[in-house]
Amino acid sequence: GFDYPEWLNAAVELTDRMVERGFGDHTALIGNGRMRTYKELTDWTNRIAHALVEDYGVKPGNRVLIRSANNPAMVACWLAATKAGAVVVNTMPMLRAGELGKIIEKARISHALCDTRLMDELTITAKGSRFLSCVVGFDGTANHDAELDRAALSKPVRFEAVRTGRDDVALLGFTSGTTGEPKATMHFHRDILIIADGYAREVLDVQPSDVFVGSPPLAFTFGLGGLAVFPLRFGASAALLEQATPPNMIEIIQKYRATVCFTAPTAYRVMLRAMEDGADLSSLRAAVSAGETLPAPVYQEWVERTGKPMLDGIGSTEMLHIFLTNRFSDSRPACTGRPVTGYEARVIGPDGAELPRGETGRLAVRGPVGCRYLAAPAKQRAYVQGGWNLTGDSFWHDDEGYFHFAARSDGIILSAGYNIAGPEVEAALLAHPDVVECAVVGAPDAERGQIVEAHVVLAAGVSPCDATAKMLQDHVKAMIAPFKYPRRVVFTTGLPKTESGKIQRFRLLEGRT
Ligand code: 3SK
Repeated sequence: GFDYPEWLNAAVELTDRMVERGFGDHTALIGNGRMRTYKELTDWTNRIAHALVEDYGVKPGNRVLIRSANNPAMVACWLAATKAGAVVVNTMPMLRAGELGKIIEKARISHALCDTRLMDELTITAKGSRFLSCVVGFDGTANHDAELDRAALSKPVRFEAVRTGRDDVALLGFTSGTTGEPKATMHFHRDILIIADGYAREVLDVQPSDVFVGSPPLAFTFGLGGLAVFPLRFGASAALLEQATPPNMIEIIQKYRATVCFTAPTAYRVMLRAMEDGADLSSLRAAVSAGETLPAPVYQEWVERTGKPMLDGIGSTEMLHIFLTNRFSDSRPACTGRPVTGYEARVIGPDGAELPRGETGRLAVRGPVGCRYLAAPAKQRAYVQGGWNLTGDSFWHDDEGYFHFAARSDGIILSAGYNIAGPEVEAALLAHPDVVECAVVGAPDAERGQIVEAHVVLAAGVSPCDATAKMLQDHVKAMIAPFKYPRRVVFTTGLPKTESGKIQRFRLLEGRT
């Protein structure tokens, strides 16, 4: 079990406690051209926490939104707000005003800390918000030249963190769900430590000498765990990239001799090609793949080139981080492995009963971290039944106890590590006057796992040509986060439907695997 004191602040454990434990001079974060030690990070977060409480009126339990790309300032703001007892919502830079507005409303955000380079969309939303009363800019570059930086500069480096309980909510993880309506899952201070003391300790065996790098946004719990919580919990270092493209990751891996990489199969595939051209990834001892299924050829090629397994795993925002995983000494292609110690998993049928081995059904998981939806009792009852978390994934369980992914059960499109809700893309397309009807599906794609494919019925007189497709793609990019846009647009004169008029999206994919 995980035995934490009753009063626990996760941010203190990741900073001040690490200095007490002798890691003060060790590098904690690298990013935007600077390295910061654990002592520097601790002082920085304590100063920001003072400013949040004294200058901006953050009170324990206030919901604080952070808007930033992956950089050390974002981590510092997250830790500082957590020390101040706030409940933090980390968000991605790509979100548009409409998406931010839904989050602000749902989570009743009172304060927002925003990289000044990303202020525009937030300002639009903040104007109409009944909850958000304070928006403060911080400098995501290393210049410390924004309002929050200036406020923090005059503050002391010691901060008496708010006495939070281990079961107090510290973090809200947002997931768009099938409908595109955001759902928030609440996570406690202890949950943040459990993912490190469980998965990261058991599977990765993190050492202070480790250097982490990767692509998932800190706004996804996959990224927050892999690029902040795991390194900081063990005195290791994290190199953060605002633009985590494969070439940028390769550059950082080579420069800092990074040892642990968190990214999706799409990026690993590009890295494998770069290795053919001389990229040196020999420093990596752990390559964690999640966010989309790992194709067996990518796994196999990685093993052949590096002599080490790729650690495919699956987690969810609801469960905070990875709960099924391969291990260094126990990994197989086309297999998601076995539960992280402390977790149990089983494959169930529609009646909730466990299915015989080999049969595909819904994956149910239980363990030390579980799903608690914010203000959504019906969703909570549907997701957690009898202590089991019913994930949106179909799996089968083999005779030796390994779990194998079959499909998403909930219509989410998994593309290059992103979860994209088809209905959200449909809603954006339908907002265009030239679109009469549309259906969005995840089409199989060798590069990205799946791509967003839109089948569109156009209004009379509109030409079904490349220019129209491009115009609709641009329209979607302007309405919702650009990564959700349909990479393929198929024009049609009618969509397949049931007798009662429901669109049969699966028929659009028939014959393709
Ligand atoms: O598998 C995923 O997509 C995931 C989601 C949230 C947190 C961690 C992971 C691996």
